[in-house]
Amino acid sequence: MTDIKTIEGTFTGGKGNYSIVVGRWNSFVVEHLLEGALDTLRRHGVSDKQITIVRAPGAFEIPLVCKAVAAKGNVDAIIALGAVIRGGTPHFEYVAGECTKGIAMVSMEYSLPVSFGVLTVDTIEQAVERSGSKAGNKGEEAAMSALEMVSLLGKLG
Ligand code: INI
Repeated sequence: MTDIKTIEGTFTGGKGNYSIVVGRWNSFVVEHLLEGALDTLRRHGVSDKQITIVRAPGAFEIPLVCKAVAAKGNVDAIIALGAVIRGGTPHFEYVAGECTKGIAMVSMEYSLPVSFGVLTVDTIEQAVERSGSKAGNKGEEAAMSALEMVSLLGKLG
């Protein structure tokens, strides 16, 4: 036992407004991430009225779309979903890097949770594994993180 005060988020209550920013590239994978994120939010009490889906062209554009969503306001967390698959794409590193960096920047600039649900993988097989098969679903993970962060930031005031 300890007397140390601990502050942490919970996953219950279904409070807050959530925007899900979804890249259109590799939609055969990303739509499964979206399904996972929606299912997770709904199972934790978030109603469809609290959710907005915003479509971006690809992972490179996701940060700017997140920034515009954050600037508009009335959102408590953004869930960014996409898939960057190396598989012969010469600018894989650039797209993946800019997306990752940009999402973190929006989160810090707007003091807003922006969950990173963008797969960056070498192969289509790995992308399939991480979008609802043997290695889980990154969309679900990102939604869980968003729920926890909304709750935690609410407690931190
Ligand atoms: N966008 C993705 O979301 N995933 C990818 O794997 C990808 N690859 O491999 O190129 C990708 N490229 C498009 C990029 O995000 C931009 O939409 C495009 O460059 C126009 O700015």
